[in-house]
Amino acid sequence: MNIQRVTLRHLQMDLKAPFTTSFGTFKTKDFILIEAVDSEGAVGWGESVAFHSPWYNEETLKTNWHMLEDYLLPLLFKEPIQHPGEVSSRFAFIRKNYMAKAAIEGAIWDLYAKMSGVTLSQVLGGEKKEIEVGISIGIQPTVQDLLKLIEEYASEGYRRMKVKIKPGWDVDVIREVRQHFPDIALMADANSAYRLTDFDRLKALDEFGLTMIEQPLSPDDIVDHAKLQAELQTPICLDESIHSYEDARKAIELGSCKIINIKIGRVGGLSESKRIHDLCLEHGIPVWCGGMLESGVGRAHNIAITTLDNFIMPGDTAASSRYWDRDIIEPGVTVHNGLITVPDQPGIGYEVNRCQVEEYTVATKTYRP
Ligand code: OSB
Ligand code: MG
Repeated sequence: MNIQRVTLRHLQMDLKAPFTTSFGTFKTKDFILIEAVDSEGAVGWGESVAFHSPWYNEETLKTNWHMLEDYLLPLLFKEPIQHPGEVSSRFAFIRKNYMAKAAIEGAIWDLYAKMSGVTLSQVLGGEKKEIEVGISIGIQPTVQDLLKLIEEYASEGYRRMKVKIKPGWDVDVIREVRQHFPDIALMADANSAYRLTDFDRLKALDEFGLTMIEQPLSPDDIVDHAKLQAELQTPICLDESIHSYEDARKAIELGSCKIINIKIGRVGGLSESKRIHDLCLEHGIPVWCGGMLESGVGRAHNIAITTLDNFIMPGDTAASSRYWDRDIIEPGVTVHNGLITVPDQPGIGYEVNRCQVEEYTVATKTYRP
């Protein structure tokens, strides 16, 4: 592949409803959409999952734009690429900035799959024709609001409910949810809102039969997670703590978790995601695909990686209509009975609607070798 030009666009999309986590509330989604064009005219799409502000991790839309403009795109333009697997090795000497790296790597994977005439799923080695998904529900104004949403999403067929928690919105809330829905697959995501000193509160969740508790402690702390996991019945799933294959290896070795949430952006791309997937398979650690309130492009990448064997738990890739009035892909991602049918067209398998992209674009710049 000879990359002829890459266009970065800053898109701004209003969420249908605010999404609240332990670290803040999202009303709009600002992100970078990447279009990579080959000398033969083929087009690949990628999406950066870095948010506008450094809440979830240290990356932001601006740091990603800077990394892409000043380091990653120049490296990409330096020489042709035979296979997208080369992209992450070419970027390896640059520390971290995984979301920026993943965004452009994703566009190259899409481009490569399209030029090979196969789906992104196939080129990654995925075999599933449909994937199971759950839904992530933000912190609500009242428990009644939460129960209503769970009722609604359960009736739509979502395979498991993930409830965001934080100190003060945890044990009592989960107890009520359990009382109303004794049989649903239920989990909680703390987004690092607790410390080991909150042990009693976390231990109290054991009685509700959660499929897992996601990232209770600090992003950087796989040691305390290991101490906590040793005392909890509920499996710990790590999200924010896993940035790489090496992090996953160490967390597994220490016993810091029993499940891993793979987010393509958080770990630097599809190649690294696949490596982590394979490592977890070897060690009997189930994985699932997390979400970052993506537009359709990021969603399509998530669907493709989820077709790999060891994605055995439902992910957070909900339908486009759960987030957006109008997504930027055609057709939008739909969920029936908790399942997404994996698209069979080459690459990401969805058409990007350029009119819709235009409507959401607040800044754009094109780069050439
Ligand atoms: O921790 O998985 C998370 C949203 C924003 C930031 C972090 C997370 C989330 C979600 C929503 O849980 C996942 C989604 O629906 O895309
Ligand atoms: Mg999470």
